[in-house]
Amino acid sequence: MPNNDRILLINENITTLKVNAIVNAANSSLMGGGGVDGAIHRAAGPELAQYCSTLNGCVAGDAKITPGFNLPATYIIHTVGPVWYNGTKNEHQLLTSCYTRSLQLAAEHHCNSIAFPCISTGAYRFPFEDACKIALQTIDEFLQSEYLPQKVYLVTFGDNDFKSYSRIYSNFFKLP
Ligand code: AR6
Repeated sequence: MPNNDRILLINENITTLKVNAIVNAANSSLMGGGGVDGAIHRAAGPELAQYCSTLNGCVAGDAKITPGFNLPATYIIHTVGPVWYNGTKNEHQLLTSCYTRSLQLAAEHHCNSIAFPCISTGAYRFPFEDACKIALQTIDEFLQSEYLPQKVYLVTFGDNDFKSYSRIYSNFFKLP
């Protein structure tokens, strides 16, 4: 059974979403940075960095969970995507693992809904189309055997990314 009713594509600022968990494209320090990471830390408030400082960082491909603090989301799942080195440093496997580990944490914390940004496709330079295909493949496979999360939002930030992702999504699910 295809999961296109459980995987939804939206073009939004992820910090505004009222979901059980949003995913952060963090770096291994977990102490904040630019891009979506900076936006999440600003919106969640300084308590987030305080909490993150107790977590001992996070390696690429893994994920750690924190409260959402001032965000509408209950939890933030911080995952560290791979930096793109032309595919020579296990980048595909590491990005797959980011999605799987984030979904596992969401399920363990009984999250019904989760929202992902396009991990690694900004500062970390992972080619956009390949990253989207990995996201769809990994999430679809996870949902085949898992009841939670029921709804997975794929969040773009900008009209061009939304248009590209919509095409990749339609091809993936063989939609007209
Ligand atoms: N809501 C949704 N998506 C967003 C938002 C937002 N508010 N802001 C940016 N994006 P990036 P990376 C999208 O660079 O490539 C940080 O400094 C953006 O359009 O945030 O994994 C960390 O600390 C892009 O599609 O993350 C790390 O050092 C996507 O988020 C490093 O960048 C990811 O872009 C991680 O790099």
